[in-house]
Amino acid sequence: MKKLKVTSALLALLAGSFLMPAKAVVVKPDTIIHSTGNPIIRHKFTADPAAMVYKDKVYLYTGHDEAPAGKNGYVMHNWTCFSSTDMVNWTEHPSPLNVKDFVWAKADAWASQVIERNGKFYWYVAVEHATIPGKAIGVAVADSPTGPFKDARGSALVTNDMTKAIKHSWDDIDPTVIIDKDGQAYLFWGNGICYYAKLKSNMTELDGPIKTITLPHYTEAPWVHQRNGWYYLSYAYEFPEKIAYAMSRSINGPWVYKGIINELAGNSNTNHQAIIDFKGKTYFIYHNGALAADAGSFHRSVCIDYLYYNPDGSIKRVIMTSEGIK
Ligand code: FUB
Repeated sequence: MKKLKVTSALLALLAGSFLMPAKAVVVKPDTIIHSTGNPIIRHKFTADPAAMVYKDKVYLYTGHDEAPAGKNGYVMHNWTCFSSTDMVNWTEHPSPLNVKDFVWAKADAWASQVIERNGKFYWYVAVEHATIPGKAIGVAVADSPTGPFKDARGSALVTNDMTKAIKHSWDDIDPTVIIDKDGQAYLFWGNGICYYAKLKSNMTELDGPIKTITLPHYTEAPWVHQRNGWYYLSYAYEFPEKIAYAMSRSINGPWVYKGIINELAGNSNTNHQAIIDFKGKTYFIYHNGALAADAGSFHRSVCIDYLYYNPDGSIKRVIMTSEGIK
């Protein structure tokens, strides 16, 4: 029998066949996907990961890159949801949220994050507003982490005319939410500048002024987490993006810049991280453009690697791997 010789040309051909994998491979909802390395999801493009731990499961929420081959820009209509009890075997749930679920929005299912409060799940998203020029932040709510989610307000939570610190129209993107130990919730977001504001306990209204945080080379994608009395504010640094972070003893700062934690992500000018603890380990979840040789910045894929701390609480640089986590 003739053996198939694996040449680099053959590998490139196989890789190319993944460029539009959503058409090539259909994975039915509730199929368990066994991830064999990075990227962890290979049947569709997934970007802008956010993750939430709830009742011994990790829920991974992502954007969904659907740009036709050759298009030099984002085409994103809905968000995806996967769950796992071990970070390796993932169940895909039917897409629980679409831009169309926000009647006041017109396009662009950009970065998002889900958080639980009192048994309800709040999904903060960035979209293009239909009537107020620019990006806006909306919030959807559900009784289950997998939805169905519905618009919690019927209007945007943040619109471009509410934020004046920077002139461009896409500064109101990349929401991330944290509930502090005293129960006060905070929304952080921003492109070009990092904004933050308190949220009311209903999670659907701002509670007070919008403030700004000055961070070196801040681009976008804030993510705030707590550990051992420290607050960590990680963010996309420069463009193309690395991920850097700052630390503080208080959620209100002052934030002390600590350095880079992740280098440029392969084949993508964005990087967009989420950081979670699960079953005793810390995970750094991000995206790159590595699913196909020509995937690139508009066909991104979620990856997971370990994140480690130094004894003083600072973060060691992440080692991005193709093997991923065990
Ligand atoms: O996915 C669209 C945008 O690209 C996100 O909002 C940014 O964080 C960047 O990843």
